[in-house]
Amino acid sequence: MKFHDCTTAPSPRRVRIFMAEKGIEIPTVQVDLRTGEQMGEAFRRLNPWCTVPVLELDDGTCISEVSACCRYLEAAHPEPPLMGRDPREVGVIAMWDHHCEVDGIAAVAEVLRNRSKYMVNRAIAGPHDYAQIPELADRGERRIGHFFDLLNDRLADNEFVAGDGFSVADISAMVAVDFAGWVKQTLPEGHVHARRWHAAVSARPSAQA
Ligand SMILES: N[C@@H](CCC(=O)N[C@@H](CS)C(=O)NCC(=O)O)C(=O)O
Repeated sequence: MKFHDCTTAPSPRRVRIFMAEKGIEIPTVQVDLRTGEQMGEAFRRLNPWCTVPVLELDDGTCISEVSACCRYLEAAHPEPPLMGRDPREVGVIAMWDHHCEVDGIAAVAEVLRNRSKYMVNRAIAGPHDYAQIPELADRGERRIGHFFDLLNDRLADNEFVAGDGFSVADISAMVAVDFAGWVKQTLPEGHVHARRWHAAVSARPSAQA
């Protein structure tokens, strides 16, 4: 098996943390996003959507998308469970993970991709070029603020994002908060619950992955 990674990018980091929590080690190949290696023929054969991460299985099957990679790894390595131990937990964790991805990570990407001078015509990751829309960067900034509020409210009564136990939703939320730093958005001082949680999850050894 091979893990197609890019150490500086937030999406593969989510899978690296997931693997570290499970104690899984997979040979890793770096994809150079700065030079556009993800758009080249060789990488497109692995992932026609031209994004990292990708898990390449021994039989040649390629799995892209963070959530799909994590689902595969959870099924192949059930311990410790990061996606729920019973139907209720599975549903609640999936719900929170979805919102951390869409309301958190995608909101940050909306700002970065529609504002950065390095992302002109790359407003959406993937094989097609899309022009930047500056209004989406402004909207994304507001969405990040709402995401921070959501996290703080949720973590006022819960130790972790999906409840009592650390889960994949904490990984997605932590990466979203760290990624927000790229566009100079940080958890406000007054968000004491989210800050308590962020310090705790950042102190786990897996956060270094
Ligand atoms: N929905 C995808 C998003 C992956 C993604 O956006 N990856 C970025 C790195 S964080 C990428 O490969 N970007 C390539 C590009 O911008 O051309 C997933 O969950 O894996």
